Amino acid sequence: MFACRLPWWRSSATCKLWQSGHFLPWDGCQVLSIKGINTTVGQEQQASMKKKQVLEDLEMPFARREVETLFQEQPETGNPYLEDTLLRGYLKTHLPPKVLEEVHQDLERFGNRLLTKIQHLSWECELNPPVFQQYNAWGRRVDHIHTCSAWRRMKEISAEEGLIAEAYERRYSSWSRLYQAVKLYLFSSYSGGFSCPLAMTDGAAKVIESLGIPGSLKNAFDRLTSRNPERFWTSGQWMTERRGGSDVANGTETVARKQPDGTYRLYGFKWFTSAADSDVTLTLARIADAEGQCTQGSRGLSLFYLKVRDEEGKLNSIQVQRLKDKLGTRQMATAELWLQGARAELISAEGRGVAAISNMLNITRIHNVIGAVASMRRMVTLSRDYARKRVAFGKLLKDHPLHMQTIARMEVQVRGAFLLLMEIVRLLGLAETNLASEQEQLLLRLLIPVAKLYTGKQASAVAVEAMESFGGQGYMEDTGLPVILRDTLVLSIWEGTTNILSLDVLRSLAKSQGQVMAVFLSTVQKKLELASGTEELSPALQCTREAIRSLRQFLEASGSEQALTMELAARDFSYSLARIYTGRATTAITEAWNGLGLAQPIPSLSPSRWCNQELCPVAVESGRGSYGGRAALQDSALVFGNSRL
Ligand code: UCC
Repeated sequence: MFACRLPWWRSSATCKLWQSGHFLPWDGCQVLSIKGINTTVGQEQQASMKKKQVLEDLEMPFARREVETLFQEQPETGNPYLEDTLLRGYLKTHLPPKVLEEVHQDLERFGNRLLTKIQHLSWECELNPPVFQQYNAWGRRVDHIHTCSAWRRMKEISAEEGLIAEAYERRYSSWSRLYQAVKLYLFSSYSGGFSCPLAMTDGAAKVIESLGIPGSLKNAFDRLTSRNPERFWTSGQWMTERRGGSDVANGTETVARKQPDGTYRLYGFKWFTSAADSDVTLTLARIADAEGQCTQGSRGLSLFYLKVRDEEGKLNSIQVQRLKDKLGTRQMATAELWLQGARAELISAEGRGVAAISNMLNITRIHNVIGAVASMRRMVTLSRDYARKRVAFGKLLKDHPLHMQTIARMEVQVRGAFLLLMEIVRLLGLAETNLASEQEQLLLRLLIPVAKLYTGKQASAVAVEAMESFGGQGYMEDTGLPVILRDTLVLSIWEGTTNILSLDVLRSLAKSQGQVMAVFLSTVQKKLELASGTEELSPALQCTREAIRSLRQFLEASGSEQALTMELAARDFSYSLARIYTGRATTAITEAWNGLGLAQPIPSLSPSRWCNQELCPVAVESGRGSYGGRAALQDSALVFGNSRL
């Protein structure tokens, strides 16, 4: 049961009643009905006083009886896999039949497990955030991060369900990655924050695999990808230091000193370490030369692997300074850590730390997209269910056209984001099984930051909008809705903020000398040419064609411009790529579905709805003169006043 450090509505008695899946604010005592009003049984005298009070209340003009019998219906979700028609439609149109058959069975079972077992654990994680104990009763420093049993159970479940293993076993060849992503997507909003360590664990496994699984890391790789709960390890990703969260190259001060046995000892301070209870971690540091000097900047950074604790559970020369007091993701311990000679293994070439850890970043960024889509899906599903139950102004919310328009707009956002996610994990699966062409690999490189930055923003907007659709109830802690909102808001911050990811989009263009853009344009163009003559899709196809034309014009015009123009355009440019590619994906799924001659479970309106928004904002803003030196000066003046001009 829940440990109690809780407000009154989360007292242990009320918590017990949560177990049924419904939150009941009265405690579990025997109840007696007095004229239709429930009161607790106590001593005779108390009962008669209560009865007197009740009778007095009934005299009141606004009878309490009325209030106490008027309950609001609780929004609920069913099996998240079975209810998700777009997910099921996607799998049906893309997976080979044999794979689909097996995957379908597992996902249906998993959906039931989420609903009946895992959902309760998730709430327990929220109610029992980690607690940091710095000293024991006898004054000895212990630096112990206590996590709740539900959190530890999530770790076991993650192994049992193969939430990391599935991607590395490759039972279904290139489809394994997509299948893993679908399970993570279903798990995410029921995971009580455990999605975070899973993201980093996946990222660490990816880095180790990309290094060819060296002998020294074989045990770590096996454990990170294990299905055995007793062997399964999770990993951290300690990148952020006080001087730089985004600017890792200049912000990293941690120094690595080589030891006679070839290992290193790390000295430094890590400012944000998510899931600090993890078993192992990857981290960056600067190797000191014989004189103790380090190379500054990106070229001075190398990547290290380390175990957080030894076999006896003693910290690896690490001190926990404190846990972070965060707006959300409170289920998960984020700590400040002092590395005081932590023993570590160098796993990248010297000075290639950022390039090596980017394999991890690209995986965790995909997990971020998964989290964003999952959060939107959960909020909109709950909002939809509430609309079926809640009466206002004499009719159900679902019968109010304006309310339905609001939900429909959110639904379009979720569908678009989901399809973009599927496209990325499909490409990743191809890349990991050596089935991706060079073009597909370039496209993947481009789409990861595009999708991360775009869906992170979408998810925040949708979570706020969906919360409003519950009225004041959405703002109440015990509905669980604020938890989803809080945990969603971080998605545009960690793993690279929107602007940093926009600059990463430019990095991918520069590094490939424009090839990623050429592939992007030709991929969308080709698909548009191949598009069937389906009548209902023609408005969407037309909009996408126009957007592509505008994007080409923008690129041609900006080709000769300075770097400042592209930097100022980076965010709008990335949004344009996200919207155009998603527009293409919405038409493609509809076509695929029609191609199978199946009835329409995916309402055909979504492509045209998606394409109703401005698909190429970078062209619009460029036409308005929003980029370039003059625009930058104007922005500055707007923010700081004319004194800066
Ligand atoms: O927040 C964190 C953990 C939170 C928990 C995660 C859970 C998420 C999922 C939850 C699900 C619900 S950990 C901290 C996260 N921090 C960041 O993301 C850092 C943000 N900053 C950046 O991304 C910057 O752009 C940097 C650090 C990458 C910039 O570094 P540099 O050194 O200034 O960049 P360079 O010099 O341009 O790049 C160095 C090399 C280049 O390769 P070479 O040398 O061969 O040309 C780049 O091409 O690294 C390569 N590179 C990449 N390669 C850089 N970024 C990438 C990339 N994304 N992909 C491929």
